[in-house]
Amino acid sequence: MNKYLFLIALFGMTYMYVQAQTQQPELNSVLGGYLNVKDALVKSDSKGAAAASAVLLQTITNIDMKAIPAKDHMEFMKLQDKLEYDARHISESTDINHQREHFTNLSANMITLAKHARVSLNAIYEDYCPMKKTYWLSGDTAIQNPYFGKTMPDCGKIAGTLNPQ
Ligand SMILES: [Cu+2]
Repeated sequence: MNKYLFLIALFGMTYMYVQAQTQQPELNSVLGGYLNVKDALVKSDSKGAAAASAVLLQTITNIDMKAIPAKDHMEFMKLQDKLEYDARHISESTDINHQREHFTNLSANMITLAKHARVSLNAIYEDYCPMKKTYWLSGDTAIQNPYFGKTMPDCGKIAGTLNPQ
């Protein structure tokens, strides 16, 4: 191979590699949608949670399956119906207690997804609520409890850090 062609090919491959390492995975949109629902529940904003969950439902339904790597594809397929179920219920309700019940399930399935598939380039945190004995995901280390919201915003602790695989 001509020396220059070789260098161009090498440059191209390096570029593609760097891009793959710096672009959020397709499933990051699902995580982002989930975190918006979480943030609304932290504020005890039931209308906001319903609206954010409607967006999450659309995101899950319309995700580009071809853009998800094969291994992650399988994990997502296993959870897709369950994620849609809870997202739909949260979106169709403005009863914050009912929304939080579904958010428990939604979080459990999101945590399973985050443990088995690449959902972010960044570390995400699995937080635990000892009052409710249940978990949620957060994009940062600050504890903001979505199950009690304004009543006990900082109740809970970080139970684990999920690093991107
Ligand atoms: Cu329901």
